Amino acid sequence: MTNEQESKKLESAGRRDFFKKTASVSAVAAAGIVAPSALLADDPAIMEEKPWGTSLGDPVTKNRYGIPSAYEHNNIRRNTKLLSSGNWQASIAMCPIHESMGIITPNGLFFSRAHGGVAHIDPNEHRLMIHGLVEKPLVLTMDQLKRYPSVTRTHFIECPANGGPEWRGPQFNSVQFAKGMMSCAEWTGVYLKTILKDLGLKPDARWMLAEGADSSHMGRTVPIDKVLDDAMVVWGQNGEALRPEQGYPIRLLLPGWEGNLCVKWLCRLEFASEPFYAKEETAKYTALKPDGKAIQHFYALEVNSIITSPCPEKPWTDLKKGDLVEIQGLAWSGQGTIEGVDISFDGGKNWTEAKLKGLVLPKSWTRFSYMYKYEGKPLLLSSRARDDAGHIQPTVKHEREVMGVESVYHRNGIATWEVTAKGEVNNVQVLS
Ligand SMILES: Nc1nc2c(c(=O)[nH]1)N[C@H]1C(S)=C(S)[C@@H](COP(=O)(O)O)O[C@H]1N2
Ligand SMILES: [Mo]
Repeated sequence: MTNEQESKKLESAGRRDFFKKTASVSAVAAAGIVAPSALLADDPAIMEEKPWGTSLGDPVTKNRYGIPSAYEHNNIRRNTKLLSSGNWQASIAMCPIHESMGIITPNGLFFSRAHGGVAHIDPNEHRLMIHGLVEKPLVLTMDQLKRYPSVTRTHFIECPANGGPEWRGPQFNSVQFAKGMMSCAEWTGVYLKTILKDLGLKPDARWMLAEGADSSHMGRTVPIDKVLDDAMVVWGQNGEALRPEQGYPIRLLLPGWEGNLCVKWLCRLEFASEPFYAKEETAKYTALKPDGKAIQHFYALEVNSIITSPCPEKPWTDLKKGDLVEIQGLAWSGQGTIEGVDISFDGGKNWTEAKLKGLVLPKSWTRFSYMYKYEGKPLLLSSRARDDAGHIQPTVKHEREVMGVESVYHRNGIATWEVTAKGEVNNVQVLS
Protein backbone atom coordinates (compact mmCIF):
# COMPACT_ATOMS: atom_id res chain seq x y z
CA MET A 1 0.00 0.00 0.00
CA THR A 2 1.16 3.52 -0.79
CA ASN A 3 1.08 6.17 1.91
CA GLU A 4 -1.86 7.78 0.20
CA GLN A 5 -3.92 4.57 0.13
CA GLU A 6 -3.05 3.91 3.72
CA SER A 7 -4.17 7.30 4.94
CA LYS A 8 -7.45 6.94 3.01
CA LYS A 9 -8.08 3.60 4.72
CA LEU A 10 -7.44 5.21 8.09
CA GLU A 11 -9.70 8.08 7.22
CA SER A 12 -12.69 5.86 6.40
CA ALA A 13 -12.01 3.75 9.50
CA GLY A 14 -12.20 7.03 11.45
CA ARG A 15 -15.54 7.80 9.86
CA ARG A 16 -16.90 4.36 10.79
CA ASP A 17 -15.80 4.90 14.39
CA PHE A 18 -17.62 8.19 14.40
CA PHE A 19 -20.86 6.46 13.42
CA LYS A 20 -20.41 3.70 16.04
CA LYS A 21 -19.95 6.29 18.78
CA THR A 22 -22.69 8.68 17.70
CA ALA A 23 -25.21 5.83 17.19
CA SER A 24 -25.37 5.34 20.97
CA VAL A 25 -25.58 9.10 21.59
CA SER A 26 -28.38 9.58 19.10
CA ALA A 27 -30.72 7.31 21.02
CA VAL A 28 -30.66 9.60 24.04
CA ALA A 29 -30.03 13.01 22.48
CA ALA A 30 -33.04 15.28 22.37
CA ALA A 31 -34.05 16.82 19.06
CA GLY A 32 -31.97 19.99 18.71
CA ILE A 33 -31.44 22.04 15.58
CA VAL A 34 -30.54 18.90 13.61
CA ALA A 35 -31.31 15.46 15.07
CA PRO A 36 -28.32 13.01 15.13
CA SER A 37 -30.51 10.41 13.42
CA ALA A 38 -30.08 12.49 10.28
CA LEU A 39 -26.65 10.83 9.90
CA LEU A 40 -26.72 7.51 8.09
CA ALA A 41 -23.71 5.24 8.56
CA ASP A 42 -23.80 4.19 4.90
CA ASP A 43 -24.25 7.71 3.49
CA PRO A 44 -22.18 7.63 0.28
CA ALA A 45 -21.69 11.40 0.54
CA ILE A 46 -19.34 10.78 3.44
CA MET A 47 -18.12 7.19 2.92
CA GLU A 48 -17.09 7.37 -0.75
CA GLU A 49 -14.36 9.33 -2.52
CA LYS A 50 -15.64 11.92 -4.98
CA PRO A 51 -14.08 13.01 -8.28
CA TRP A 52 -13.18 16.39 -6.77
CA GLY A 53 -11.14 14.64 -4.11
CA THR A 54 -9.20 12.36 -6.44
CA SER A 55 -8.10 14.54 -9.35
CA LEU A 56 -6.64 18.02 -9.69
CA GLY A 57 -9.01 20.93 -9.89
CA ASP A 58 -8.94 23.87 -12.32
CA PRO A 59 -5.96 26.21 -12.60
CA VAL A 60 -6.52 29.01 -10.08
CA THR A 61 -6.56 31.64 -12.82
CA LYS A 62 -9.02 29.79 -15.10
CA ASN A 63 -11.68 32.37 -14.29
CA ARG A 64 -9.84 35.68 -14.37
CA TYR A 65 -13.03 37.13 -12.96
CA GLY A 66 -14.63 34.55 -10.68
CA ILE A 67 -18.16 33.21 -11.09
CA PRO A 68 -20.43 31.41 -8.60
CA SER A 69 -20.51 27.63 -8.31
CA ALA A 70 -22.56 26.01 -11.08
CA TYR A 71 -24.73 24.54 -8.32
CA GLU A 72 -25.93 28.05 -7.42
CA HIS A 73 -27.59 28.47 -10.83
CA ASN A 74 -30.98 29.17 -9.26
CA ASN A 75 -29.76 32.25 -7.41
CA ILE A 76 -30.52 34.77 -10.15
CA ARG A 77 -32.34 38.01 -10.90
CA ARG A 78 -35.73 37.45 -12.50
CA ASN A 79 -38.21 39.55 -14.40
CA THR A 80 -41.79 39.29 -15.57
CA LYS A 81 -43.80 40.87 -18.36
CA LEU A 82 -46.16 42.19 -15.67
CA LEU A 83 -43.46 44.60 -14.50
CA SER A 84 -42.21 45.62 -17.94
CA SER A 85 -43.61 48.27 -20.19
CA GLY A 86 -43.79 45.99 -23.20
CA ASN A 87 -40.08 45.36 -23.71
CA TRP A 88 -37.08 44.01 -21.82
CA GLN A 89 -35.05 47.24 -22.04
CA ALA A 90 -37.50 49.33 -20.03
CA SER A 91 -37.79 46.67 -17.40
CA ILE A 92 -36.95 45.53 -13.91
CA ALA A 93 -34.71 42.65 -12.84
CA MET A 94 -35.87 41.58 -9.39
CA CYS A 95 -33.32 40.67 -6.72
CA PRO A 96 -33.52 37.15 -5.20
CA ILE A 97 -33.75 38.58 -1.67
CA HIS A 98 -34.67 35.13 -0.26
CA GLU A 99 -31.15 33.93 -1.14
CA SER A 100 -29.39 36.96 0.33
CA MET A 101 -27.15 36.57 3.37
CA GLY A 102 -26.12 39.35 5.70
CA ILE A 103 -26.93 42.82 4.37
CA ILE A 104 -24.83 43.07 1.20
CA THR A 105 -26.21 42.16 -2.22
CA PRO A 106 -23.57 40.68 -4.52
CA ASN A 107 -23.10 42.92 -7.55
CA GLY A 108 -24.27 40.28 -10.03
CA LEU A 109 -27.61 40.01 -8.20
CA PHE A 110 -28.28 43.70 -7.49
CA PHE A 111 -31.81 44.65 -8.57
CA SER A 112 -31.74 46.60 -11.82
CA ARG A 113 -34.25 49.06 -13.21
CA ALA A 114 -33.72 50.88 -16.47
CA HIS A 115 -36.03 53.00 -18.61
CA GLY A 116 -33.97 52.75 -21.77
CA GLY A 117 -31.85 49.62 -21.37
CA VAL A 118 -28.48 49.14 -19.69
CA ALA A 119 -25.93 51.58 -21.14
CA HIS A 120 -22.30 50.49 -21.59
CA ILE A 121 -20.23 53.64 -21.18
CA ASP A 122 -16.55 54.08 -22.00
CA PRO A 123 -15.27 55.93 -18.89
CA ASN A 124 -12.64 57.73 -21.00
CA GLU A 125 -15.42 59.32 -23.01
CA HIS A 126 -17.59 60.14 -20.03
CA ARG A 127 -17.72 63.51 -18.27
CA LEU A 128 -19.60 64.97 -15.32
CA MET A 129 -20.75 68.54 -15.99
CA ILE A 130 -21.54 70.64 -12.91
CA HIS A 131 -23.06 74.05 -13.64
CA GLY A 132 -25.85 76.53 -12.94
CA LEU A 133 -25.70 78.42 -9.65
CA VAL A 134 -22.07 77.62 -8.77
CA GLU A 135 -19.10 80.03 -8.67
CA LYS A 136 -16.84 77.67 -10.63
CA PRO A 137 -18.68 75.51 -13.19
CA LEU A 138 -16.69 72.40 -14.08
CA VAL A 139 -16.57 69.48 -16.46
CA LEU A 140 -14.82 66.56 -14.76
CA THR A 141 -13.18 63.50 -16.25
CA MET A 142 -13.61 60.33 -14.19
CA ASP A 143 -9.98 60.56 -13.02
CA GLN A 144 -10.49 64.15 -11.87
CA LEU A 145 -13.68 63.24 -10.03
CA LYS A 146 -11.85 60.51 -8.12
CA ARG A 147 -9.30 63.02 -6.81
CA TYR A 148 -11.91 64.31 -4.37
CA PRO A 149 -11.66 62.59 -0.95
CA SER A 150 -13.87 59.51 -1.01
CA VAL A 151 -16.13 57.89 1.55
CA THR A 152 -17.58 54.38 1.77
CA ARG A 153 -21.12 53.87 3.04
CA THR A 154 -23.60 50.97 3.15
CA HIS A 155 -27.06 51.88 1.84
CA PHE A 156 -30.01 50.17 0.21
CA ILE A 157 -31.55 51.32 -3.06
CA GLU A 158 -35.26 50.64 -3.39
CA CYS A 159 -37.67 51.55 -6.17
CA PRO A 160 -40.68 53.26 -4.54
CA ALA A 161 -42.83 50.90 -6.64
CA ASN A 162 -41.47 47.92 -4.67
CA GLY A 163 -44.56 45.94 -3.66
CA GLY A 164 -46.63 48.48 -5.64
CA PRO A 165 -48.62 45.94 -7.70
CA GLU A 166 -50.10 44.62 -4.43
CA TRP A 167 -52.19 47.57 -3.20
CA ARG A 168 -55.39 45.73 -4.15
CA GLY A 169 -54.22 42.34 -2.92
CA PRO A 170 -51.43 39.78 -3.32
CA GLN A 171 -50.18 39.38 -6.92
CA PHE A 172 -47.13 37.18 -6.64
CA ASN A 173 -46.67 34.04 -4.57
CA SER A 174 -43.00 34.89 -4.40
CA VAL A 175 -40.90 37.14 -2.18
CA GLN A 176 -38.60 37.90 -5.11
CA PHE A 177 -41.46 39.37 -7.16
CA ALA A 178 -43.37 40.83 -4.20
CA LYS A 179 -40.40 42.69 -2.65
CA GLY A 180 -37.32 42.25 -4.85
CA MET A 181 -37.16 45.82 -6.25
CA MET A 182 -34.36 46.60 -3.82
CA SER A 183 -30.82 45.68 -2.89
CA CYS A 184 -28.11 46.90 -0.55
CA ALA A 185 -24.43 47.58 -1.20
CA GLU A 186 -21.33 49.24 0.18
CA TRP A 187 -20.88 52.30 -2.04
CA THR A 188 -17.70 54.30 -2.55
CA GLY A 189 -17.72 57.83 -3.90
CA VAL A 190 -17.64 61.47 -2.91
CA TYR A 191 -20.16 63.53 -0.99
CA LEU A 192 -21.65 66.23 -3.21
CA LYS A 193 -21.11 68.72 -0.38
CA THR A 194 -17.35 68.07 -0.72
CA ILE A 195 -17.41 68.90 -4.44
CA LEU A 196 -19.68 71.92 -3.87
CA LYS A 197 -17.34 73.33 -1.25
CA ASP A 198 -14.68 73.37 -3.95
CA LEU A 199 -17.00 74.81 -6.61
CA GLY A 200 -18.81 77.34 -4.41
CA LEU A 201 -22.57 76.97 -4.35
CA LYS A 202 -24.41 80.27 -4.83
CA PRO A 203 -26.78 81.21 -1.97
CA ASP A 204 -29.92 81.15 -4.11
CA ALA A 205 -29.31 77.58 -5.32
CA ARG A 206 -32.32 75.62 -4.04
CA TRP A 207 -32.63 72.71 -6.45
CA MET A 208 -30.39 70.33 -8.34
CA LEU A 209 -31.14 68.59 -11.61
CA ALA A 210 -29.38 65.27 -12.17
CA GLU A 211 -29.25 63.84 -15.69
CA GLY A 212 -28.26 60.40 -16.97
CA ALA A 213 -26.33 59.71 -20.18
CA ASP A 214 -28.33 56.59 -21.10
CA SER A 215 -30.95 56.60 -23.86
CA SER A 216 -33.70 57.53 -21.38
CA HIS A 217 -31.71 60.64 -20.34
CA MET A 218 -33.43 60.35 -17.02
CA GLY A 219 -33.63 63.74 -15.29
CA ARG A 220 -34.61 64.14 -11.64
CA THR A 221 -34.93 67.19 -9.40
CA VAL A 222 -33.49 67.08 -5.89
CA PRO A 223 -33.92 69.70 -3.13
CA ILE A 224 -30.68 71.31 -1.99
CA ASP A 225 -31.00 70.18 1.67
CA LYS A 226 -30.58 66.55 0.63
CA VAL A 227 -27.72 67.46 -1.71
CA LEU A 228 -25.85 69.13 1.17
CA ASP A 229 -26.73 66.39 3.65
CA ASP A 230 -25.61 62.96 2.43
CA ALA A 231 -25.97 62.88 -1.38
CA MET A 232 -23.04 61.15 -3.10
CA VAL A 233 -21.66 60.59 -6.56
CA VAL A 234 -20.51 56.96 -6.42
CA TRP A 235 -18.18 54.88 -8.57
CA GLY A 236 -17.57 51.90 -6.26
CA GLN A 237 -19.96 49.06 -5.45
CA ASN A 238 -18.94 46.39 -2.95
CA GLY A 239 -15.22 46.86 -3.49
CA GLU A 240 -15.17 47.17 -7.28
CA ALA A 241 -16.32 49.55 -9.99
CA LEU A 242 -20.09 50.05 -10.34
CA ARG A 243 -21.69 47.47 -12.58
CA PRO A 244 -23.17 48.71 -15.89
CA GLU A 245 -26.61 47.81 -14.50
CA GLN A 246 -25.99 50.23 -11.61
CA GLY A 247 -24.83 53.12 -13.80
CA TYR A 248 -21.13 52.59 -14.59
CA PRO A 249 -19.01 54.63 -14.41
CA ILE A 250 -20.90 56.89 -11.94
CA ARG A 251 -24.34 57.35 -10.40
CA LEU A 252 -26.06 59.66 -7.96
CA LEU A 253 -26.84 58.09 -4.58
CA LEU A 254 -29.41 59.72 -2.30
CA PRO A 255 -29.31 57.45 0.77
CA GLY A 256 -32.80 56.34 1.84
CA TRP A 257 -34.63 58.26 -0.88
CA GLU A 258 -36.58 56.85 -3.82
CA GLY A 259 -34.42 54.75 -6.14
CA ASN A 260 -35.60 56.68 -9.19
CA LEU A 261 -33.81 59.79 -7.87
CA CYS A 262 -30.50 57.93 -7.84
CA VAL A 263 -29.70 58.78 -11.44
CA LYS A 264 -27.40 56.23 -13.09
CA TRP A 265 -24.82 56.90 -15.83
CA LEU A 266 -24.75 60.39 -14.30
CA CYS A 267 -23.44 63.07 -16.70
CA ARG A 268 -24.82 66.44 -15.54
CA LEU A 269 -25.71 68.30 -12.35
CA GLU A 270 -27.31 71.72 -12.64
CA PHE A 271 -28.15 74.04 -9.75
CA ALA A 272 -31.05 76.50 -9.83
CA SER A 273 -33.36 78.54 -7.62
CA GLU A 274 -36.51 76.88 -9.00
CA PRO A 275 -37.33 73.20 -9.34
CA PHE A 276 -36.96 71.64 -12.79
CA TYR A 277 -40.12 69.51 -12.60
CA ALA A 278 -42.09 70.55 -15.65
CA LYS A 279 -39.08 71.47 -17.77
CA GLU A 280 -36.57 68.70 -17.59
CA GLU A 281 -37.84 65.86 -15.45
CA THR A 282 -38.60 62.88 -17.63
CA ALA A 283 -40.68 60.81 -15.25
CA LYS A 284 -43.46 61.48 -12.77
CA TYR A 285 -43.77 59.67 -9.48
CA THR A 286 -47.05 60.79 -7.97
CA ALA A 287 -49.47 58.96 -5.69
CA LEU A 288 -53.21 59.18 -6.10
CA LYS A 289 -55.17 59.35 -2.82
CA PRO A 290 -58.81 58.32 -2.21
CA ASP A 291 -59.96 61.96 -2.21
CA GLY A 292 -58.78 62.31 -5.82
CA LYS A 293 -55.78 64.44 -4.87
CA ALA A 294 -52.26 63.28 -5.61
CA ILE A 295 -49.08 63.55 -3.58
CA GLN A 296 -46.65 65.00 -6.10
CA HIS A 297 -43.39 64.33 -4.30
CA PHE A 298 -42.31 62.11 -1.57
CA TYR A 299 -38.69 61.42 -1.22
CA ALA A 300 -37.59 59.30 1.73
CA LEU A 301 -38.74 55.69 1.84
CA GLU A 302 -40.67 54.68 4.94
CA VAL A 303 -39.74 52.01 7.48
CA ASN A 304 -40.38 48.55 6.06
CA SER A 305 -39.58 44.86 6.55
CA ILE A 306 -40.11 41.44 5.01
CA ILE A 307 -39.56 37.89 6.25
CA THR A 308 -37.32 36.16 3.69
CA SER A 309 -37.19 32.78 5.42
CA PRO A 310 -39.67 31.19 5.35
CA CYS A 311 -41.25 32.58 2.19
CA PRO A 312 -43.06 31.05 -0.80
CA GLU A 313 -39.66 30.14 -2.30
CA LYS A 314 -38.35 28.76 1.02
CA PRO A 315 -41.24 26.86 2.65
CA TRP A 316 -41.12 24.78 5.83
CA THR A 317 -42.34 21.59 4.15
CA ASP A 318 -39.36 19.53 5.35
CA LEU A 319 -39.70 20.48 9.04
CA LYS A 320 -41.02 18.16 11.73
CA LYS A 321 -42.92 19.14 14.85
CA GLY A 322 -40.49 20.24 17.54
CA ASP A 323 -37.74 21.30 15.10
CA LEU A 324 -36.01 24.57 15.93
CA VAL A 325 -35.91 26.88 12.91
CA GLU A 326 -34.56 30.37 12.33
CA ILE A 327 -37.00 32.95 10.98
CA GLN A 328 -35.01 35.59 9.12
CA GLY A 329 -35.77 38.75 7.25
CA LEU A 330 -34.75 42.24 6.24
CA ALA A 331 -35.80 45.58 7.71
CA TRP A 332 -34.94 49.01 6.32
CA SER A 333 -35.89 52.65 6.61
CA GLY A 334 -35.01 55.62 4.42
CA GLN A 335 -35.53 57.87 7.43
CA GLY A 336 -33.04 56.45 9.86
CA THR A 337 -31.75 53.35 11.61
CA ILE A 338 -33.80 50.26 12.41
CA GLU A 339 -34.48 50.14 16.15
CA GLY A 340 -36.33 46.88 16.39
CA VAL A 341 -38.43 44.29 14.60
CA ASP A 342 -41.39 42.37 16.03
CA ILE A 343 -42.75 39.06 14.76
CA SER A 344 -46.36 37.93 14.84
CA PHE A 345 -47.59 34.36 14.38
CA ASP A 346 -51.29 35.24 14.39
CA GLY A 347 -51.65 37.92 11.73
CA GLY A 348 -50.73 40.85 13.96
CA LYS A 349 -52.77 40.20 17.10
CA ASN A 350 -49.74 39.44 19.28
CA TRP A 351 -46.13 40.51 18.76
CA THR A 352 -42.81 39.29 20.07
CA GLU A 353 -39.42 40.94 19.56
CA ALA A 354 -36.89 39.54 17.08
CA LYS A 355 -33.12 39.96 17.33
CA LEU A 356 -31.20 42.33 15.03
CA LYS A 357 -28.22 40.52 13.51
CA GLY A 358 -24.84 41.91 12.49
CA LEU A 359 -24.33 45.56 11.61
CA VAL A 360 -27.24 47.93 12.23
CA LEU A 361 -26.61 50.98 10.02
CA PRO A 362 -28.67 54.01 9.00
CA LYS A 363 -30.58 53.79 5.69
CA SER A 364 -29.29 50.26 5.24
CA TRP A 365 -30.77 46.79 5.16
CA THR A 366 -30.80 45.35 8.67
CA ARG A 367 -31.14 41.62 9.18
CA PHE A 368 -33.42 40.22 11.87
CA SER A 369 -33.73 36.74 13.30
CA TYR A 370 -36.00 34.77 15.59
CA MET A 371 -35.52 31.15 16.72
CA TYR A 372 -38.85 29.35 16.51
CA LYS A 373 -39.98 25.90 17.61
CA TYR A 374 -41.98 24.53 14.70
CA GLU A 375 -45.35 23.11 15.72
CA GLY A 376 -46.83 22.08 12.36
CA LYS A 377 -49.73 24.46 12.95
CA PRO A 378 -51.11 27.00 10.46
CA LEU A 379 -49.68 30.49 11.06
CA LEU A 380 -50.08 34.02 9.82
CA LEU A 381 -46.47 35.15 9.99
CA SER A 382 -45.66 38.88 9.90
CA SER A 383 -42.82 41.25 10.73
CA ARG A 384 -43.14 44.87 11.83
CA ALA A 385 -40.14 47.19 11.91
CA ARG A 386 -39.52 50.40 13.87
CA ASP A 387 -36.93 53.10 13.13
CA ASP A 388 -35.17 55.73 15.23
CA ALA A 389 -37.16 58.48 13.49
CA GLY A 390 -40.08 57.18 15.56
CA HIS A 391 -41.93 55.43 12.75
CA ILE A 392 -43.47 51.97 12.81
CA GLN A 393 -44.90 49.99 9.89
CA PRO A 394 -48.67 50.46 9.47
CA THR A 395 -51.17 47.65 9.06
CA VAL A 396 -52.40 47.07 5.51
CA LYS A 397 -55.83 48.17 6.73
CA HIS A 398 -54.51 51.49 8.01
CA GLU A 399 -52.41 52.06 4.89
CA ARG A 400 -55.46 51.52 2.68
CA GLU A 401 -57.57 53.89 4.79
CA VAL A 402 -55.04 56.66 4.25
CA MET A 403 -53.91 55.97 0.69
CA GLY A 404 -56.68 53.88 -0.90
CA VAL A 405 -55.53 51.35 -3.50
CA GLU A 406 -54.84 53.54 -6.55
CA SER A 407 -51.32 54.50 -5.61
CA VAL A 408 -48.38 52.52 -6.97
CA TYR A 409 -45.70 53.86 -4.68
CA HIS A 410 -44.52 53.71 -1.08
CA ARG A 411 -46.28 50.56 0.12
CA ASN A 412 -44.85 49.70 3.52
CA GLY A 413 -47.82 47.98 5.18
CA ILE A 414 -47.07 44.91 7.30
CA ALA A 415 -46.58 41.89 5.01
CA THR A 416 -47.96 38.47 5.98
CA TRP A 417 -47.12 34.92 4.98
CA GLU A 418 -49.71 32.23 5.51
CA VAL A 419 -47.91 29.08 6.66
CA THR A 420 -50.14 26.03 6.16
CA ALA A 421 -50.20 22.96 8.43
CA LYS A 422 -47.94 21.27 5.84
CA GLY A 423 -45.44 24.13 5.97
CA GLU A 424 -46.29 25.64 2.57
CA VAL A 425 -46.00 29.44 2.48
CA ASN A 426 -48.42 31.77 0.67
CA ASN A 427 -48.54 35.52 0.15
CA VAL A 428 -51.69 36.90 1.87
CA GLN A 429 -52.91 40.22 3.25
CA VAL A 430 -54.53 40.73 6.63
CA LEU A 431 -57.25 43.34 6.19
CA SER A 432 -58.73 43.42 9.68
N1 LIG B 1 -30.12 57.20 -16.00
C1 LIG B 1 -31.03 56.45 -15.37
N2 LIG B 1 -31.02 56.42 -14.04
C2 LIG B 1 -31.93 55.67 -13.36
C3 LIG B 1 -32.92 54.93 -14.06
C4 LIG B 1 -32.88 54.97 -15.48
O1 LIG B 1 -33.66 54.33 -16.17
N3 LIG B 1 -31.92 55.74 -16.09
N4 LIG B 1 -33.84 54.22 -13.33
C5 LIG B 1 -34.11 54.70 -11.97
C6 LIG B 1 -34.99 53.87 -11.18
S1 LIG B 1 -36.64 53.99 -11.51
C7 LIG B 1 -34.53 53.15 -10.09
S2 LIG B 1 -35.60 52.37 -9.06
C8 LIG B 1 -33.09 53.03 -9.79
C9 LIG B 1 -32.68 51.58 -9.72
O2 LIG B 1 -31.32 51.44 -9.47
P1 LIG B 1 -30.59 50.05 -9.78
O3 LIG B 1 -30.93 49.66 -11.20
O4 LIG B 1 -29.16 50.25 -9.55
O5 LIG B 1 -31.18 49.06 -8.84
O6 LIG B 1 -32.30 53.70 -10.77
C10 LIG B 1 -32.82 54.93 -11.20
N5 LIG B 1 -31.86 55.63 -11.99
MO1 LIG C 1 -37.84 52.82 -9.89
